[in-house]
Amino acid sequence: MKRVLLLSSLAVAGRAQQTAMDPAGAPARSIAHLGLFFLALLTAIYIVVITFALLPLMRRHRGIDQEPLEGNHRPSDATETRMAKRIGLATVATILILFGLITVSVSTSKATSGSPPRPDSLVVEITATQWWWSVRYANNDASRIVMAANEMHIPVGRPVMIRGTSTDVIHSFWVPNLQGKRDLIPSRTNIDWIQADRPGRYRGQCAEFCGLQHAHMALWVVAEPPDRFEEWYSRQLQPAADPADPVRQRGQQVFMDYACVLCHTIQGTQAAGQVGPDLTHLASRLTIAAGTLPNNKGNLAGWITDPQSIKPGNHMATVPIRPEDMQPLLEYLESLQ
Ligand code: HEC
Ligand SMILES: [Cu+2]
Repeated sequence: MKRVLLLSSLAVAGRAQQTAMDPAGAPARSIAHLGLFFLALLTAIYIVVITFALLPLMRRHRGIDQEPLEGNHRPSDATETRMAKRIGLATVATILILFGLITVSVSTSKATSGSPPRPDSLVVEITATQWWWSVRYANNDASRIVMAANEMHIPVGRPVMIRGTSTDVIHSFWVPNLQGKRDLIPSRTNIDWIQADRPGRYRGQCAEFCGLQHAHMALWVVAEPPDRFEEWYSRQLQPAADPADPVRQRGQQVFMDYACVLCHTIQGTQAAGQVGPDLTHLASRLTIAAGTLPNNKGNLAGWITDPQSIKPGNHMATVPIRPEDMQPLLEYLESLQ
């Protein structure tokens, strides 16, 4: 079951990626280069060390006849001084190399983390909660704030500032193609930036063990050309449209009658709960339950019927829905584009 979940949620992604070895933007690129530099240097050192360790084994033995029968095998004073000098040099070289590695790694992390280099960056507030991500596009103009969950869209070529925090335990925001890990800590805001230079879907996931469903806490970053991004953004700005046909109207009523309304927000309706993900544009997302399932009607039905069997321990209550209410509810949720 678990494996099926993972595979199916990856399948949703098409040409999706989750690897630090194929960076899609500047910060991730510096980190990948740093990794390669470490790998090359340390491989060279490894080869040198192993060579020196193997050399004595390869050397021809002098032959037992030539071994002095008496004496204590002490090397000559000259040999002693030579060896001491070599070991001293090797120690100094090791210390210098370690300092060098610290310097490059600290300077890379200085260059890649913190505020973005350009002032025109987008600001996205990520709030991690057991076990999903709330995504809020900040804006000085309150009418241009967008709320989403478990999926963020970004324009290609523009730095995006991440202001991250947590509501419960320590989580870690990690989209390997775009940036290194950043801890998200309750009552603290950590700042970082990401950038994608090519369109794509980049999978991220929580990288700090945060409880039972830590492994089911993924997030999609969808990088799009600026005009496609603007389109997405203006659709997300809209409140949910009033359902036009009777089935969906019934579905909306079902949502408001059951406990769903207490935990979820659907903008444009009276649903304003804050416990779970904002559902205003649920149908536009790739997955549900933080990357656990592809977003389709069947999975939605499975999730609503029994969220605890799909993600045991998650904070969505199992709400017993009358069978005749399920279909309208699904129709309504599917219409939340
Ligand atoms: C006690 C609060 C609570 C109630 C009641 C509740 N939910 Fe949820 N819901 C949550 C939480 C928390 C999550 C996130 C779970 C996770 O991914 O870990 C969630 C996730 C979801 C998701 C997936 C959203 C996404 O983008 O990943 C859908 C859809 C959903 N709920 C629909 C419903 C419906 C429909 C009802 C009513 C039948 C309902 N919920 C009742 C708390 C609740
Ligand atoms: Cu987490």
